[in-house]
Amino acid sequence: MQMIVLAVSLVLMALTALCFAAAIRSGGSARPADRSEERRRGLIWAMLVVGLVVTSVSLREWPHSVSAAAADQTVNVTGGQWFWEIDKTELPRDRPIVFNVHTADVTHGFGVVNESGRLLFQMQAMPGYVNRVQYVFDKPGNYRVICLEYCGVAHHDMITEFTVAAN
Ligand SMILES: [Cu+2]
Repeated sequence: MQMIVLAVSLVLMALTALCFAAAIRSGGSARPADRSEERRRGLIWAMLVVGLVVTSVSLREWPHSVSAAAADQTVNVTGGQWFWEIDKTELPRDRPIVFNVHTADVTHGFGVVNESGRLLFQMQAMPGYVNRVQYVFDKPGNYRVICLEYCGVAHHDMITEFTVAAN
């Protein structure tokens, strides 16, 4: 998905650069002033229309459609020195799950890793706020919650676990 977004961005940047180059080139030509001015206005309007279309189409898909999906499960997580409290330890597979995360003391980093230690997602856990992240686990297994923000001497011990069911 990131490669597609990158490719689309590069193509659109190239098109924008071509429009600017054409506008600059037409400004320096020996044509009558009124025709050059007309062409420049046309290019500006074309760029505005293309920009509005691209913005409205791209903002509809990334990332707002993810947060708009209805969650099947809500998991409440509290971080503190030096623990994670999680109110559900068995979660379903292939269903959107929302993690509501806050802390009892200082800022922590809520990170979820799979069995091979790969970080799947993370966000800040802050006192006075409930931050939300939605995720769909597509593989069953054991997952660990770790802290990604240094929070004191036992920071490395801030680990808890949950499982994702096979079906
Ligand atoms: Cu920590």
